[in-house]
Amino acid sequence: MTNHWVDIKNSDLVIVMGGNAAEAHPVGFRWAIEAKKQNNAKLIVVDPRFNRTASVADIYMPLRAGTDIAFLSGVLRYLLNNDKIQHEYVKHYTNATFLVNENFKFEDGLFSGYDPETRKYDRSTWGYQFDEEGQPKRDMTMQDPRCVINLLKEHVQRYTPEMVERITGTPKKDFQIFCEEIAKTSAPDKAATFLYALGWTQHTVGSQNIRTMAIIQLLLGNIGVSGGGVNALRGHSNVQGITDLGLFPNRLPAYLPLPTEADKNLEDFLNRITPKTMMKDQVNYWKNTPKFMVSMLKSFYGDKGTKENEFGYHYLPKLPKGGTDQFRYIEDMYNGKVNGFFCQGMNPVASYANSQKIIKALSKLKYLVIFDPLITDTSEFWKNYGEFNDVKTEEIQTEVFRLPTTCFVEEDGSIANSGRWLQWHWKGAEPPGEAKTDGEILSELRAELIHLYKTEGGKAPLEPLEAMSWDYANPLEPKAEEVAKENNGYALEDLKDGDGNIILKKGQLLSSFGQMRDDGTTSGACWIYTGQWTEKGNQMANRDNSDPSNLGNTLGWAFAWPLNRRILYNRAGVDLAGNPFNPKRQLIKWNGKNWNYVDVADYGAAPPNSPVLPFIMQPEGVSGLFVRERMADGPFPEHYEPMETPIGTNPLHPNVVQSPVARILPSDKAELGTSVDFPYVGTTYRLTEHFHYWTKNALLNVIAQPEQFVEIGEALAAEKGIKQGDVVKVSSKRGYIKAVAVVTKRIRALVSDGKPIHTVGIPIHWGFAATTGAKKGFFANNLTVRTGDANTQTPESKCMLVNIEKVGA
Ligand SMILES: Nc1nc2c(c(=O)[nH]1)N[C@H]1C(S)=C(S)[C@@H](COP(=O)(O)OP(=O)(O)OC[C@H]3O[C@@H](n4cnc5c(=O)[nH]c(N)nc54)[C@H](O)[C@@H]3O)O[C@H]1N2
Ligand SMILES: Nc1nc2c(c(=O)[nH]1)N[C@H]1C(S)=C(S)[C@@H](COP(=O)(O)OP(=O)(O)OC[C@H]3O[C@@H](n4cnc5c(=O)[nH]c(N)nc54)[C@H](O)[C@@H]3O)O[C@H]1N2
Ligand SMILES: [Mo]
Repeated sequence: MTNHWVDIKNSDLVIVMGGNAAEAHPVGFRWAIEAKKQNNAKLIVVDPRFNRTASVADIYMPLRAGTDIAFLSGVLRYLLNNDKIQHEYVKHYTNATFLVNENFKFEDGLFSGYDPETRKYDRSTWGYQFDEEGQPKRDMTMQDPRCVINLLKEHVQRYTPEMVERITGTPKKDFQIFCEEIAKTSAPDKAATFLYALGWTQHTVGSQNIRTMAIIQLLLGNIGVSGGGVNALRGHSNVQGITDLGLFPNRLPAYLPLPTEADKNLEDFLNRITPKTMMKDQVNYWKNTPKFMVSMLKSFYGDKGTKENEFGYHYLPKLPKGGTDQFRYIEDMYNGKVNGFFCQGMNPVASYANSQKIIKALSKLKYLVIFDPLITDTSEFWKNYGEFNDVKTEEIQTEVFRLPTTCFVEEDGSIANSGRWLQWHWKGAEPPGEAKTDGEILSELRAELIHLYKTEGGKAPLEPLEAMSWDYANPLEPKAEEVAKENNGYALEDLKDGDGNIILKKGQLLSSFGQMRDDGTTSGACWIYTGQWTEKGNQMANRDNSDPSNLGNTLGWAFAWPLNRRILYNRAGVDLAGNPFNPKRQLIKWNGKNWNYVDVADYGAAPPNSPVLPFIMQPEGVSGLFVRERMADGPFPEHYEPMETPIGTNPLHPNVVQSPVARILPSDKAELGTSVDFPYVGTTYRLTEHFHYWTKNALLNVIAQPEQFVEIGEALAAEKGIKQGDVVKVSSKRGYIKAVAVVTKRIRALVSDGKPIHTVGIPIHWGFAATTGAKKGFFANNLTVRTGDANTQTPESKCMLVNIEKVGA
């Protein structure tokens, strides 16, 4: 979230689109209700289903799954054509005025630079024009046809209300209401917020769904202000922490990239990844990348990381050519190229797309190690559960080890919520039986691996494993506070300021990432977390909820990264001279020294009217309506159909139907179905009463939602002769599930490209492994396609083609 949970109450218009907050975030959703109560805000829901959020909304409208870009691009067209934008914000705080490279173009569904062989773009034309001094050219009058804003306007002209309805199935009159409501927030003192989650991310165009919304928010001046923002409601309680700490195959902590095999040394790597400031006078925060990276290496390798060995840079694993992701490693496993798999805190046979392929892949392993407090469908994948898991156990040679772990309530530690607040928690109970923390298990594994390599030798080099600093009081049992301090970072030498005064003594904890150095004198594993545990103590344990501004910006409660800032880009909430766009919800104010006020300002000491622009994380200093070369699939968003499309065409450009760069491997492509055999759209989602696949093990949840079901509309039920309570089989090209049919008014057929399109709603929570005697069920992922977003590789779990038939009553 650019903003945070409590701030939602400050919104004038809450839009839930691409998520179902009332169901999946029932506690945080109270702030949307507070916005209605305290602020007279309207709540709009746009979703293929009339879901539990819709049931408390002021306005609901349906749309066909996978068509949000068409809808939102139509909104962009409305705002631009009717001049419903926040002029001052757009002119000064976005790249609307920048002139785009003359060779950039968009034609027939493709941006310039497409290579059909590699299915990738050469993005070199996706940039600006530059003057003789190397500065990007701007036209502050925005008359030049190559201005970003004019190209954007031209790009979205195709998305007329008629085209929006044709693609999305949303009735034109509903769409018009949406446009009018959101346009009201172009007033400088009004803000809309968008709350979204998987309904937007789980698509081949997931990142661009979010980009389209971000462009809307920028045109309306809704970013950096209280009650506005781009607000991803995160999933697992600490998944924000997972991404912050870099648990991706291609990332290091704090969103630094992992080096590739081509990055031969630290210097070249840092040169490649450190963004150059593009405009003079700008503050570009990412220029500090070398300080963040070297401090991280010092934290990883301690004394073993020296200037001579580039601080241990060569110990880091390098990303192989072509990268890696779950599609790649499952494919390798499936092809018998992988010996072992450590599966820590996940249940991939249930959660990854195309479950039957995952089960076959796991069957090829020599060993599988499960770290989990529970039995899971993955730990049981080799057992025959009749139709639910019809495997031949005797043919599966994979040896499965189960290592029981604790779960968070049995540990001290921090959890990062969607609003980037790091909140410390304390152990509530002792773990049962032989359970150990993940940290203990990993530490023991590390020690044992080193021992075995030393005594018996092995293939992988021992040096990187041994070089890792592991200086915990008990190296077999790192404590949460030790790890938290390690992430925060500390001085390795006395640190002096420019005048030679000591600002931090050797061994003291850093209080700001501004203190980090690139010469090996500071350590810190995750720069955005610096400040969480300082010489003043554990900031994550702060529990002062006083709120003098009544905006919910409780700076004394927990620690928000970065630097306890609650609302990102808050400098954009005041004009160049420092006057707030919304005086009632002013977040920052120049006090002669800095801008700190209700929030911690995200902005250096530059006074009002200085040439420094507010988006300090961007080399331009302004936000991007046009994103230059950073997205894999285009600098502007464009509607592409899901990989499995129910209409079989793209009304905008029939020659380029799906995203031309979507991630899909050839073997998975061979398993795509068409609307001839599978005419309906299947979409998967959550229920409040269950949490993924764990709550099969919790009796009360099992009682609350005992049996697997799917939801269909009345028209489809009539067409297929299905009645409420019948058992139906839902199948896709990849597999099938059987479940009880719920016939409902909450899902209706939408007319798209002239055809009625029916949706089959599929809750995800069933499987076969449970200790409660819960009714067994089928994996929703028996049905899904292994294809993903070109930027994030997130699978397209929210739309696939299915068929449905009655198999019993
Ligand atoms: N009770 C409970 N809460 C949970 C979880 C749980 O398992 N149980 N899981 C947690 C996790 S890990 C996550 S990531 C979050 C997920 O949170 P959400 O994303 O809110 O949850 P979902 O139910 O997966 O999907 C949300 C909605 O997206 C809609 N949708 C599907 N396709 C589209 C589309 O193309 N466009 C639009 N506009 N909407 C679409 C669906 O109809 C559904 O209503 O929930 C978290 N909270
Ligand atoms: N079709 C479809 N597929 C989906 C989705 C969808 O909407 N539709 N949603 C996707 C999303 S957003 C997500 S997040 C994934 C979820 O996918 P997974 O993360 O694979 O599923 P979970 O059941 O949440 O598995 C988490 C496991 O961690 C264990 N666990 C809990 N605490 C600890 C701990 O402290 N240590 C360890 N080692 N283990 C612990 C739990 O017991 C549980 O078994 O599913 C994805 N798959
Ligand atoms: Mo998630």
